[in-house]
Amino acid sequence: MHKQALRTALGLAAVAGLTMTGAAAANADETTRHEGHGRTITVFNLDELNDSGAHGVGVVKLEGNEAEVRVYAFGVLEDQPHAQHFHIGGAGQCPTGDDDADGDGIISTAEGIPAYGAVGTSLTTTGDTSPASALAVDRFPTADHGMVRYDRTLTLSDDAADELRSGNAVLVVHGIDPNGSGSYDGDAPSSLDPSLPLEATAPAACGDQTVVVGGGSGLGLGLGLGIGIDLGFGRS
Ligand SMILES: [Cu+2]
Repeated sequence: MHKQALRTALGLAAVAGLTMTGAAAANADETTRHEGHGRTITVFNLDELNDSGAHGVGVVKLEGNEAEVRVYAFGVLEDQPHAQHFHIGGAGQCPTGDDDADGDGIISTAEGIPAYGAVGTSLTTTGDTSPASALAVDRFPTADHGMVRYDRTLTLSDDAADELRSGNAVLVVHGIDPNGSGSYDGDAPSSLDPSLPLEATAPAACGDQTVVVGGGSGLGLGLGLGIGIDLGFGRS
């Protein structure tokens, strides 16, 4: 394997904060070789957007279109529902301040679409998970003590599954409180639904993907081999 590919794989592992044993690396290798696109494990590191102070992690195990999804988000507005989605079809990145097209100081959900794409999956607690449920606020997790804990196995659309396998999906948790009122309010309307306040739908945390196992890019194979060589052969 090319040294640059090894460095890239190991660098990504470091970014994800992962530790893999030799056995886990061997499994990753085996999974990729024997099951092809059958199984993907991917991690999203959630960082704050819009000065929300939120952070967290998402982990997805994907087999076919079935996704076991876990999301842990900390430091979000407490006791309020937080819409959360896999966004797909964008650049596979989280937006930056440069994406604040109207210059109001807040990156709205719409302003982030060139970076992270449109809603591909609504990570609801019950019922429909399609983009039609993107703003189904009564079916998203409420942040007790400012923490979202989410664990659901759901069936993804083909488009969403493909994006997760290729590493281009982005996990976004919405709902901010820049005026510190403790609830979603203010005069500015949501860019998605003018009947909702901007605060309810603007992104609070965003994470792009690190594919740990499998995927369509061959990254899983590189990661497994890279760490396997590092551990197994004492490579410096
Ligand atoms: Cu979203």
